[in-house]
Amino acid sequence: MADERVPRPVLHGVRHEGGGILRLYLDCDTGIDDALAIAYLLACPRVTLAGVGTAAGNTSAGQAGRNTLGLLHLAGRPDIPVCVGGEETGGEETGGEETGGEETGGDGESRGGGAEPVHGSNGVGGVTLPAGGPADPRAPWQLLIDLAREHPGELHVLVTGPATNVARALRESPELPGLVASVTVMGGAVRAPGNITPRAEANIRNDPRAAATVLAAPWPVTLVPLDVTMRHRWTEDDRAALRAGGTPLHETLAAMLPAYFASYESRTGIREIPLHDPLAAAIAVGEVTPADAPELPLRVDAEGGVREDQTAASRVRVVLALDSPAGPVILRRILADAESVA
Ligand SMILES: [Ca+2]
Repeated sequence: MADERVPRPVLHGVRHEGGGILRLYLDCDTGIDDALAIAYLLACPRVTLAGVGTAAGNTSAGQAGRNTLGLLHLAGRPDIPVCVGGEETGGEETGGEETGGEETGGDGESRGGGAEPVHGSNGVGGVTLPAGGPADPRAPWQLLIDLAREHPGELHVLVTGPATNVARALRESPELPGLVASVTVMGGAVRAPGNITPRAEANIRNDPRAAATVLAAPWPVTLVPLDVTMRHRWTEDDRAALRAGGTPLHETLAAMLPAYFASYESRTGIREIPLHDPLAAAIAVGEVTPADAPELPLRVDAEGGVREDQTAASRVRVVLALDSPAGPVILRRILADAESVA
């Protein structure tokens, strides 16, 4: 990686000063909470969802693509390009790069460890979505590169699945960090327990090398780990409010959630669901404010654990706490879709 790096266009943290439009590329593995994140982003009046790429994680990349296209159809936004990634683990995609991470096993282990009980066999709680439009034929990493080149310094990247596609984009386009305004990654368990192993969270576990690459690249990264996402939740009352929202999208999202509630209740004994991906979205667009977000030297280990390591080459902003509950903010925003909330 060259020492002469393009200056970063913005520092950590997204501001809505001046009311400008925030242009965003989403890479996801849709997924129930990815679906909530998509609905949230579509409802943000100052956010332009410029494109979506899918990776294998909660479900296959292909199924995640179909889920995304169906959601966009329900939302009346078939204009947003959706590109479907490969089904590989991505273990070959970061070879030779300085990742700041350790060697991973590259054992080709299938993804979605533990995902099916959480997200259902089709990723969205068994709910049948409409077919939606065709996928964009480009690879997701090409879409990301194209958008970054079309809008240099203005594109924000949000990753709510394994970082496979974004790591590939970095390999294909080494100038990418200089073109992207910010990167927000939902993933990891820094000081809190993991959700796949005692230390590993699913997104990182599903492609540790890609995560290491993305966290170490010379762009401003904000990590939104389980440390904070497990603490911002919805109850059945929130689901009822969502269902009463009255649009086909609201009703469909609400129909996905019983499977999610059941999964978390079986593990935690509490009928509440954490808002992993929509919380990362709300942080990415600056609607909720981190109260504790230190810049930490992080290392991704071969098993997908993310740990603090003073010898790590790069530092990542890690959101550990917010200044207020995010659940009501996310719910109000999704429900306000038709109300033009400024
Ligand atoms: Ca996800």
